[in-house]
Amino acid sequence: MNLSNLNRRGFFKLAGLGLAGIATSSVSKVAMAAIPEIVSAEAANTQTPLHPNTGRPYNPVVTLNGWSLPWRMNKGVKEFHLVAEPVVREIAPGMKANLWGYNGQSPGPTIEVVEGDKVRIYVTNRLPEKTSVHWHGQRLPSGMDGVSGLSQPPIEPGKTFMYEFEAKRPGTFMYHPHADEMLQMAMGMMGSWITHPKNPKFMPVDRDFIFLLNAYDIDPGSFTPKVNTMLDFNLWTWNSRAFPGIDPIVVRKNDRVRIRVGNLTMTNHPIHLHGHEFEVTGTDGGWVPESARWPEVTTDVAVGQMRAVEFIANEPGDWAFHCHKSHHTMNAMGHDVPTLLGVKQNDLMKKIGNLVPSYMPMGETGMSEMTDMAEMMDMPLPDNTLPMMAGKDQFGAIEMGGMFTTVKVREGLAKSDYKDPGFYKHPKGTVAHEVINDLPPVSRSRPINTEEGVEITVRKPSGHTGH
Ligand SMILES: [Cu+2]
Repeated sequence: MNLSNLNRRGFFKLAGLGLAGIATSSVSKVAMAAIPEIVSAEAANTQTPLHPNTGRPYNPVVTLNGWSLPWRMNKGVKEFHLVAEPVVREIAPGMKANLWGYNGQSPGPTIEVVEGDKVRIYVTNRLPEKTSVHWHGQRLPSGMDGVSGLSQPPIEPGKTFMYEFEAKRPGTFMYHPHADEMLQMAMGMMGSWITHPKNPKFMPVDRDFIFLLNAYDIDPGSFTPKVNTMLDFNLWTWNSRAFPGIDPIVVRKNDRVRIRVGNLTMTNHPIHLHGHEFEVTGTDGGWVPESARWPEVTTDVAVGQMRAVEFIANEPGDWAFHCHKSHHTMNAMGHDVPTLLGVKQNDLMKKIGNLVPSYMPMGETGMSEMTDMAEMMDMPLPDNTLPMMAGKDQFGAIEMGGMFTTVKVREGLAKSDYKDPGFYKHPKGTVAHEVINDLPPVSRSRPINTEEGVEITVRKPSGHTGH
């Protein structure tokens, strides 16, 4: 988690002076004076938390591979400026995508406010088509809900709209367009919103992370998502990043950690943490009372839902944290590969390779073979394409892609240190290892009830009621 080109606080101050990442909008200078500056982010890496220096106090969140939007106070109103625009987002090193987003990135910046804040959000449309912003989950006047045609006229290209409401309910929210919604969300238009509790001591945690689940359909070698895909997406991402492009979640040993996840894909994602149990402490509707929580290691996040999970990070190590649908931890290259398990390919591959230079079959012993082979033969991937499975750690290939990262639990980190601490140093004798020994003989257990003459009645299913 490196600080990108600009330090967050420096960025904030500079933004106020109109120096950093500011683009000029098409409105006149006079109108500009009334509208807050546009702050834009260039990099796709995790920024350190944005501590409030105006307004009421709160404990800021860390947006995974993202950032929080600076604001200005204007006569007691917290003012933000979102710009809907085409952006280039790095999905992981080696692949960039032409997406639509807000303020230079997709997802857009996280908006953080405090329960009871009066909030004003200017939204400028720099897309080639109309848009709107829906503030998913919020209590607000019906006319501020952002459903184009229903609650407001659409924001035409080049126009700026103003949304204004009180952040009434604390919790985790999202924002996304409600105009040409399928296309605009398939292009990456979304962002996170946190309304912090009025009392900063309410449900305190040491580290608080947030990200959105999103998905794209981008053919290997191309840059732009196919926007009419309904279910068959091939890039499964967290905040528009795919492993190994997703930053690790770095925490101190014994920290109470909260991770907030929102789902704006078109399918559910069972989110799974290794080495610890967590509780779901928050949903779309607010905080879950303690008496209603139970321990889990996987929680399913359905479409349009938000979940906050919390755990005590008391097991040092590098722990996998991922979606448990195995094709969601795999990148685009793997999706159209025929199954060749057990098929002797010999020199077939070479022959096909002569005809189709980018041909890459699945190996006869499994998919790993493919990764090894590609590496050995120095086989080039099409440009701008992520390998199906990637990531290397101290013991070799991790063979993951998509919705996967690690929670790195370490002793002795500084309070504000979110940097990747590198490989975990396992204590002696705590790593699984090969044993060299003669294998014992096989003894098969005998099934009970094997006497002859026992008749078994099998009732076969009929009809489709079992579906
Ligand atoms: Cu998933």
